Amino acid sequence: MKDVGLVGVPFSGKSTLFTALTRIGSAGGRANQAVVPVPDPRLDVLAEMHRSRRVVPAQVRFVDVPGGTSAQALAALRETDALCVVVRAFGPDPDPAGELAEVTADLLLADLANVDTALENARKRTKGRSAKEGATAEVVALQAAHAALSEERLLRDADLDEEARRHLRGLAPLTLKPWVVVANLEEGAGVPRGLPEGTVGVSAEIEAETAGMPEDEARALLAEFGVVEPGIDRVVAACYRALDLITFLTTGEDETRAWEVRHGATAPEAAGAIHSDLQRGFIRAEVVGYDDLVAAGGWEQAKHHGSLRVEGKDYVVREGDVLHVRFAV
Ligand SMILES: Nc1nc2c(ncn2[C@@H]2O[C@H](COP(=O)(O)OP(=O)(O)OP(=O)(O)O)[C@@H](O)[C@H]2O)c(=O)[nH]1
Ligand SMILES: [Mg+2]
Repeated sequence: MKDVGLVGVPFSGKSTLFTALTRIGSAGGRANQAVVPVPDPRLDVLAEMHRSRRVVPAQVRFVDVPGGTSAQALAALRETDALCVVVRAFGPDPDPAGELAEVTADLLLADLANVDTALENARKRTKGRSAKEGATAEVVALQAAHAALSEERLLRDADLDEEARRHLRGLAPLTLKPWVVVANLEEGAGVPRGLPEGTVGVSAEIEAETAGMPEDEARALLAEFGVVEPGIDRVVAACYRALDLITFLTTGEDETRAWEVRHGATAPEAAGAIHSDLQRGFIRAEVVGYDDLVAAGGWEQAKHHGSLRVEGKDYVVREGDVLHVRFAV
């Protein structure tokens, strides 16, 4: 499961958004963690089709990090896989774009300080190298990162090759992580201008008030305040998308379930996400795309119609693949 860290200037509404998220999630072991299901309408369709006894969505863990962009907060954020930048668009004199710029500047500075320390250490370690040998790949990567950050470019957007990125990942730079910007809105208001494309609007306070209410009551109350589509689901979906994962599905009478794997994962790796035995003993996978499965009307029908494929060890799993793994241990 991946972690998403909430970041923003004080009073932007991070803790309020966090409370709203707990409406659909559960405590994640610590008070500032919430494990939240990722909305996926495909699951109910498959579950109905195969009369599954239960539905298990993918999950994301949200971490409420207090303390704005203090050193302690940034250290906690480094541990996460993606950031959710919360900016205030409610209350007196809101300046959400200004807040985003402020947070961005702090994250750039933090990365620059980290990169420079690492660069110094790397240079000390390789002091004896001759000029002919040239700089190590690590130093080259750190120098490129330094150059980008000095020009206020996020490492995510910087022109770095795969090797450089690999060297940098050990430092867990904040600006290398994917971000989702969330504008915390006055009830019923839209996302203000000046924020990046893809910014998600939420009225965190009213949604937090519905935390703990039954779903239909929560929706009715939100509708009263002009909130038609709860923002929380959109926040979770946007964060999950930003994590750049692939979701594959399994379905049967027992359960219909969503699983996450990284882009480029092979069928045995996907099988390993389910259970290590399935990866070790992987023989083959029966695969059908979600749309084809729905068009066929079910697993058995897909088999008869020939839309079910048999794939081997080298198959690269695609978004929405429905998998059945054959294995022997
Ligand atoms: N009107 C309105 N008030 C809100 C909204 N969201 C948060 N607030 C209020 O703003 C104040 C700050 O919200 P918090 O969620 O505590 O902010 P925070 O980002 O966690 O702050 P720190 O933890 O101090 O960094 C609280 O009094 C909230 O009730 C909103 O959507 N609308
Ligand atoms: Mg807080």
